[in-house]
Amino acid sequence: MHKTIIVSNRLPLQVSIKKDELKITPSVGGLATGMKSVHAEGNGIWVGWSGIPEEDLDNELSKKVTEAIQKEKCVAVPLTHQDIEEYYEGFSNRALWPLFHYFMEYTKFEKNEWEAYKRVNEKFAEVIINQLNDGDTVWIHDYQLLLLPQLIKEQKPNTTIGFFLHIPFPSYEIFRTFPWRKEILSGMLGADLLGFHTYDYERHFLSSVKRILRLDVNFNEIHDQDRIIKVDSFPMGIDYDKFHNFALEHIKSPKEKSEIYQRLQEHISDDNKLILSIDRMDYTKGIPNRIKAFEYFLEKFPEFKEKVRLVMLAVPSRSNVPQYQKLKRETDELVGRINGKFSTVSWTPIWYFYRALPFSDLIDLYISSDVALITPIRDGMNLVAKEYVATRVNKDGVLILSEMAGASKEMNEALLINPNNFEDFTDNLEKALTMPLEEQQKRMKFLQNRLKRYDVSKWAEEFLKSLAETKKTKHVMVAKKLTPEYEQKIVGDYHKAKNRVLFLDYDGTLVGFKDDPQEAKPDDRLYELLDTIQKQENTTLILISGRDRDTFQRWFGHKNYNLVTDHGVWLFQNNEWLALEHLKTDWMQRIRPILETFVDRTPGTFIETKKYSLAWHYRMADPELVKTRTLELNTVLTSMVANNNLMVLKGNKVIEIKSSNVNKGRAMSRLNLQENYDFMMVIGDDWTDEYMFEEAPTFGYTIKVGYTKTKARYQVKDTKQVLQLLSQLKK
Ligand code: GDG
Repeated sequence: MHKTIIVSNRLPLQVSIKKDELKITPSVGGLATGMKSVHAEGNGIWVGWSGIPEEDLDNELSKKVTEAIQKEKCVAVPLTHQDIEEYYEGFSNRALWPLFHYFMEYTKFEKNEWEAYKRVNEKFAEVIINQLNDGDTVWIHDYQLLLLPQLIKEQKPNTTIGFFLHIPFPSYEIFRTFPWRKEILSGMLGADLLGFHTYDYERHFLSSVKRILRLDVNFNEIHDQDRIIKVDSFPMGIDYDKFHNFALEHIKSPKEKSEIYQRLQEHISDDNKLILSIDRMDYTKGIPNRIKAFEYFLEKFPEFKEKVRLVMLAVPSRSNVPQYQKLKRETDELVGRINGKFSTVSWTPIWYFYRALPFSDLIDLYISSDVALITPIRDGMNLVAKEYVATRVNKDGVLILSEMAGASKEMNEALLINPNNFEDFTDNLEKALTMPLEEQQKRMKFLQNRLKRYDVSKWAEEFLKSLAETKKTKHVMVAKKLTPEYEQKIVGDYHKAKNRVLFLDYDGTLVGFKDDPQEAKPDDRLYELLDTIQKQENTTLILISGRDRDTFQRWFGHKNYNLVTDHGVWLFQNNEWLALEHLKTDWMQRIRPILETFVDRTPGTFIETKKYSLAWHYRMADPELVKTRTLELNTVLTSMVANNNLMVLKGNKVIEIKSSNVNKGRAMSRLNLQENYDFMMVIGDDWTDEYMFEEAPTFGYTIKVGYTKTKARYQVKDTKQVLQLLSQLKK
């Protein structure tokens, strides 16, 4: 039976060793809960770091740890102190984390830390590959493991790989500053499905893929040679029932109520309200900003003095990283200053806790607070906001949420604010504190319904369902792939045939694309290959292209091949050019100025003037801009095309305007009619070649270069594979 391997930087358990005594405690975090059923299913396992550096374990202890975590269906990746320092605290938390959260000034690019990041990703790959069987599924989590999908895919191509990023994916303008941006993107593209919390992160990622790797993106699919990679957004939920039921119990049974709850109750009344904030102590969470905004609030609305308290829980995090130490100092100072400024004998405006609290105390904080103030500067999702909502069993309470948190996209009934706009911030805080109960409940009801429906198990289920579907796409593609067996059949039929014909497109089929089309000249090897085929008896070789007659005359005029140029306007046979079509060209002077305005406004594009057509090339232009421009151009051309009997062809990074009654398929059928062939092979790479595939008789072998949708019977990966196939015809 196939299994699912979950992979994250840390295993979902805590290992503690005291006097050689080993204790394993399973974690109860959001991810562990969401993955519970996936992990428990069949022989599923979880791969990650145990939390104990290798140097701290002797042989015997190491064995014990391995066995103990194995019982929890986990497998540890051995990491040293140096690994942790350079890969985790270093590259992950000093380069990726700040950059992905738009804190460029905190971002440090260190070569040795990048090397460590690669090394540790390889260590993860090694452990996973040892556990893998053919057909298994791997689900990788988060920014510490961006290179892992590719490392696995390269060695185990039959593995279905999913990747989920828990933090934002930044806009292209930020991501492009990364020294190893190509490696990071290629690493991620090893996955079959890439998941993000929001559509914005998804589109930022796709934009970087298009601009940096220059790959084709079709809606949410990336085409990378013989693979299609799917990208989608899956907003992570929480274990709603767990939070809700815990809260219900705390409210019902007084025995369960903790000291913190009882103390908090002493300070709550209609006139005394609690505002809660909970975050890891991280500069992305906007803690100093929130304190300053609270100060401004007390100044702007002095009637709330002695009536409201901000209960601020900041959980220690990454305290070895200097920016986090600085943040801690800044927060301490700010809290001290503001409490010093406003406190009275009976009132302290901010209650500040710098520690982690047990789960049960967390629930008490949630159920005791009238307002949750969740105001990160940038946050992938933010689960605290969702947890607060889940615990409000009476549907009262107000959530103030930063627009910069991924959660804001699905929590419209919260009071959404821009945390940098202090007027917006404080006015909404005032609104929350004075909101009528009825309105609170109306908003809370909507929020709860959504969170209950799309909880963390649903999130995991949806992701895995979508991942499983990628296997189907793979099957469709595999069905058309030209396998060695089919290849042998074609070669065999070719050698047996009495009268054979080959229709070969040129650009993208026999040669790869160049930025300047004039540079894609044939080389000696290609001449030699085509010469040999052409000289064989009973063989007609036809190069059929959208290229103009003059170019082909220069490149092939001295050869004996048959040439069809300008998409089927001209035929070169027995050393002379014949017109297959008689076309007008007067429309060119009307269309050309239009195309020129597009060239002016779209850097990196140019016009190629052919005898019977005009081509607008955009291979080197910004793909996002081109998307809008091509739509615009199509609209502009629509009326002109109809009036002038023209057609617009969308080729590979080129739009071509030409007479509507000309195409390669029409040319092919004319030539084909002249003889009785018993073998036919047609190879082409783009949309214009589809006319030939359509026109070919059923016995013909039609082959498409590239793995996009086609009417051809077979598909090959690239020009290299075409040349390989053709070289077998020589024998
Ligand atoms: C990353 C992304 C994304 C907090 N204090 C205590 C405690 N917690 C729990 C909360 C919550 C979790 O920690 C924090 O989750 P967040 O989502 O708010 O933030 P990150 O840790 O930054 O997580 C984030 C998330 O990944 C998931 O994809 O939402 O954007 O940055 O569950 O309840 N738990 C206990 N004691 C505490 O003192 N027991």
